[in-house]
Amino acid sequence: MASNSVDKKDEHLYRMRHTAAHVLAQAVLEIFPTAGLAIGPPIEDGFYYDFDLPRSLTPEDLQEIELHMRGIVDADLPLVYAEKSRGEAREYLEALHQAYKVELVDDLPEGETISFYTQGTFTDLCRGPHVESTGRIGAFKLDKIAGAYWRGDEHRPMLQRIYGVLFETEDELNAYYERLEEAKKRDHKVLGKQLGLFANSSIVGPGLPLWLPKGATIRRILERWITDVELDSGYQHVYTPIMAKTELYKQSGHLAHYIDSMFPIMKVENEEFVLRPMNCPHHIQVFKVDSHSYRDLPVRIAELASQFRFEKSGELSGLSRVRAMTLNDAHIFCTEDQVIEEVKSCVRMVQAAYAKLGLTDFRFRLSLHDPDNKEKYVDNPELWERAEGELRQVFHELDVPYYEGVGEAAFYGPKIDIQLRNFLGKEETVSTVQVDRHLPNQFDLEYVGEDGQYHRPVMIHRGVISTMERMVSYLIEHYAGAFPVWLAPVQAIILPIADRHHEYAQDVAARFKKAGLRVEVDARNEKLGKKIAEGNAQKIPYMLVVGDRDAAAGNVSVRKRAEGDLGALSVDDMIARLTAEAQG
Ligand code: TSB
Ligand code: ZN
Repeated sequence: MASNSVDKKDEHLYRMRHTAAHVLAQAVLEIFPTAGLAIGPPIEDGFYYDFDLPRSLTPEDLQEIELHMRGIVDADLPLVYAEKSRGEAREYLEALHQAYKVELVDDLPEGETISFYTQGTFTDLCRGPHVESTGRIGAFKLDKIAGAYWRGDEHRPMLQRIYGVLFETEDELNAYYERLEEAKKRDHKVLGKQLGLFANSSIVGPGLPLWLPKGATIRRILERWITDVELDSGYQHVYTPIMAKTELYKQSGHLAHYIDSMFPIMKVENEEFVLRPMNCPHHIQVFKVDSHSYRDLPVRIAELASQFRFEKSGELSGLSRVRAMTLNDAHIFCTEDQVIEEVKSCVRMVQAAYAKLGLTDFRFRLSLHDPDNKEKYVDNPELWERAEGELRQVFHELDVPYYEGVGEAAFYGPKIDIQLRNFLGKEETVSTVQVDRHLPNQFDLEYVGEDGQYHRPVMIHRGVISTMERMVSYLIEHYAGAFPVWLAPVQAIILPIADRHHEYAQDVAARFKKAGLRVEVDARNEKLGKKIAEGNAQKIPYMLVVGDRDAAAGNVSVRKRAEGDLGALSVDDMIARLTAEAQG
């Protein structure tokens, strides 16, 4: 259903998509009169409908169904609303042999209005809303067929789902397909392979990517940069083990609330261990090594920390959703009075990092708990109210717009999540800042206050650039693999024209490397045209061609990515230029 937050345009689009689903069902019934109808909702970008059909659909069927749909659109049939009693509704649907619909009626709660919409000869059980007539459903295309279990239950019949894409205008529909094409070209899984950034090995396992040298270079640059930012901002970096005794995660509450995302417990020498799904309990133990006074706080403990989550195999994707990941993690232990300021500086750190990374298409989400879900969230209403209020205050003071997501909090506290949008408009949580008073309780954390008494610190969890995996997947798609000079694994490639230029090429490369730049020489015995084409395909920022004249003058002939030929520059000038660009 369209919620109150959906604006007028979206609601209109929602109605169009909803009506299109009915038009689809009518068209399918015209072709397959015995088709069983299941459900057919509007969705992002379009609509779908699930059918029980006498045979599997082919692409040709899809074309024919679409043709029938266009006929129904041309007929411009009005949609007529009617209510029926439960008995009438059942009887009506049974007469039509629509068993799935009968089941839907039976499941409607007592007292609920049971409504139908009719267009021409077709009637469907439906709550609405719709556009006035079938002629007003905008520009659409049937997209694909997929299998879907009735009610998502693998023990129930497998149905055929037909997806359609729908927008208000042809132009918007075309723009959608163009975006899709662009997104395919930018897909980090495709580019990751093409550019030699990462790989998967079936014998290593799903969700366990291997970082190849070039991908590892990008990761190392990010890790060094963010570590320096943190050291400059008063964080202390540590190393802690990737596993611990189960006890640690029992005490933290992960076993009670997070077990579904953890790998199973290992038993050795009568002790139980787990691969850590988070690093917080380890950092808590680091905090507990010393006793603390209010004067030490905030204590900010950071680590590029590897952690392991059991993600379902069907949900894994390239680098963006993996099972082994390294998080740019930190836990800040502070006094009650310091919470707001610390959270604010974490958010500012995220903003500064995104500015450096060139990421602009993101929004802030206040991720709240769901008070009805006692399994997922610790049951302490006071804790939630307080921390959620603090995060609202942070947004207010920073004057940052945000939206709310109920049921998106961590089990121990609410979060400020930074949602990045990819080319298809799909959002993912990347950075996060979280306020937690649960773990400090679980581990009896304390510090000595100004009054000489023991007090409990508050914990702030934060990941500024998230996991290396998710951030790099995002950057690959954002830059379509054409990384800015400071991130590019190879900043320039030197292309000798003939064998006799190899020595000069190596000399030039050595000078660049000495200046701290990442260069390679393409010393293969290939035509220059081919080397340039491959340099372009590898999206290397600069290609430096060297021939007789360059060697004689101590120059390189510069080709810049996307811009082409820039003419000859002295080696020193080119080193200066690249060094300046590499500052980011
Ligand atoms: C910030 N304990 C906190 C930490 O201190 C924590 O783990 N938070 S988290 O659960 O939200 O994870 C942090 C970030 O890791 C997420 O915002 C998300 O961007 C990233 N992440 C989570 N799961 C995966 C995954 N399966 N693959 C890649 N990245 C992931
Ligand atoms: Zn944490």
